[in-house]
Amino acid sequence: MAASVLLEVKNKVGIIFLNRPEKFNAFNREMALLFQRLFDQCAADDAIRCIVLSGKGKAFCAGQDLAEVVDPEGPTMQQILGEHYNPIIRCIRAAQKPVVAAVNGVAAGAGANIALCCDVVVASHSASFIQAFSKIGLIPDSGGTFTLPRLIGWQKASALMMLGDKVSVSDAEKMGMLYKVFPDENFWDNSMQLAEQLASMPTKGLALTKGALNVSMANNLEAQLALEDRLQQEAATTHDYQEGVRAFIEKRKPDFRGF
Ligand code: LHQ
Repeated sequence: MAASVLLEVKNKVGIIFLNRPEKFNAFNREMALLFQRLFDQCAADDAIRCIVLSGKGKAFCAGQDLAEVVDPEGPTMQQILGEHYNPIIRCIRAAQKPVVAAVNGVAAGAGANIALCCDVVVASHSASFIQAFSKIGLIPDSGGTFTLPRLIGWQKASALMMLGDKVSVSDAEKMGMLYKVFPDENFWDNSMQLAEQLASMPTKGLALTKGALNVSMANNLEAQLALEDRLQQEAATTHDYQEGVRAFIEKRKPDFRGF
């Protein structure tokens, strides 16, 4: 049987595919644990300078596999949050490199919130987003109550979470839920082009930017200015800063190494 999560590495990009297409890539325990293992492998490998998450088949991810939650042998609610989704969100936010969600189809429940916590979210024309939790009596998890109001504002987030409406990709883009929409026929090429662009940039600088963004909505201005000061001192010690400035002065293309 094919693995439920696949990893391919191409041009410094680690591509993680959710691979249960017949279940719309819904997560079961085995898949959530394998995802974490492959993600950690990408995060630890300095040769990988950008990570892409996408889905095989029609869907990006339909969230939790609901057949598993009614299985008496299945994981408990405590395990599902504590061992599956919370670690996934933490590892995406902690990765010292950009993580791109390439949303190829429907993203529902935990699947939507995993996509939305990525550093750059792109989607195909036929993608959609559903905060499906309310329809089964649950609350949005996987960081949704943290991420969504920060992306689209409290009112839209509140309504979407309560109603569980399907949001088309064009509405999602208008609301600020994602960065760019690509036509279906060019979706994968355009997504990979963007990922390869990120993978050839100053990775350490991008990681420091991510660190600043991780706390920017919780900090006040003074705390954020102090943090920027500290992180900028660190960015200034990198090879890629020296290279970027030198390449500009010498009017040539920079050769960034990621450190
Ligand atoms: C699925 C699923 C699925 C299993 C499609 N499970 N098979 C945390 C704590 C603990 C418990 C619960 O969860 C969580 C976090 C969460 O993620 S809660 C939210 C869970 N997800 C949902 O409620 C979404 C359920 N799925 C849907 O609403 C629809 O399937 C969507 C809107 C995603 C797609 O609709 P359609 O395009 O009409 O496709 P479909 O419904 O026909 O689904 C295709 C197949 O995928 C189908 O299988 P079948 O054998 O009948 O062809 C579905 O049963 C299967 N599938 N989602 N979550």
